[in-house]
Amino acid sequence: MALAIQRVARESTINAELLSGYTGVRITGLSLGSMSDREVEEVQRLVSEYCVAVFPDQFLPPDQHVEVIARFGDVTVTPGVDLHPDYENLHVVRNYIDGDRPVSGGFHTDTCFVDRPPAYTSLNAIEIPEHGGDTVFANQYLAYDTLSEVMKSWLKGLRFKHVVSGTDRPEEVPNPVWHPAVRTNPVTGRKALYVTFAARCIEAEGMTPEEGANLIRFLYQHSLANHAMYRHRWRPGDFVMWDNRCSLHAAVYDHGEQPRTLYRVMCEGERPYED
Ligand SMILES: O=C(O)CCC(=O)C(=O)O
Repeated sequence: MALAIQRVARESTINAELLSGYTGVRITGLSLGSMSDREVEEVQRLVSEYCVAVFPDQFLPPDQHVEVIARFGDVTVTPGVDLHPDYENLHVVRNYIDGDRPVSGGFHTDTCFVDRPPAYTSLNAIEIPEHGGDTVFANQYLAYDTLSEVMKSWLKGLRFKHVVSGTDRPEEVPNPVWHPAVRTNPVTGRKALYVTFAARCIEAEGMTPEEGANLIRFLYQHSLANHAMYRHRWRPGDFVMWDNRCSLHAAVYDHGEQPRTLYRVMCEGERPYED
């Protein structure tokens, strides 16, 4: 039986159903291209509370995709990464270059190596494989909540150094930046672990390189607990939006030679903080 989120259903025509025990929500009864301000607020709250939302049957053209995300904040892009030739705010996500090389490095939070990383990222399914090519999300509120009180107190006030990796032109990216190990989500007020893979999160402030690397490795592993995940199987017309402040995500490169194209649009968030 689907777990309907009743209070949302009461307030508007939006229907929301949980997609796993803790992570992911499917939102129906809504046309993304014509949301009221109140619906924008509800969507924002749902995405930030459940980390990721799936909107089936949207089939948004690219310019409308950008307009939808602009309702949630200033549209931003990943510096040093090529954009769609016809839409300046739209990245084209293709998981293979020249047919065989995977692009992304595993679970990550988007563009953490800038001062104000994106709050929300969205993907619009353009061309999806018949089998495989899912996207997996990991809930970082749960990652934080399931740490011991001792570890939480160690992390309080600690900052990690984030650097660029995986862009076409790293020299265009001002970095490094220091972000808190734990960040507060301004929409929910909840704390989430804020780590990413080792090539981007490289140092803990005030710790020796060995201490920092071991701590970051432990936290990253901890952040990927199965019970905190939602795995999305793409269908035509799917629009998926997540909150980078409380989730990690990764594409699963198991679709072989089948083409897979998604359009990605993001909006800027605040400078990460912990309170
Ligand atoms: O292709 C995907 O499913 C995920 C894309 C991704 O990792 C990103 O947009 O940062």
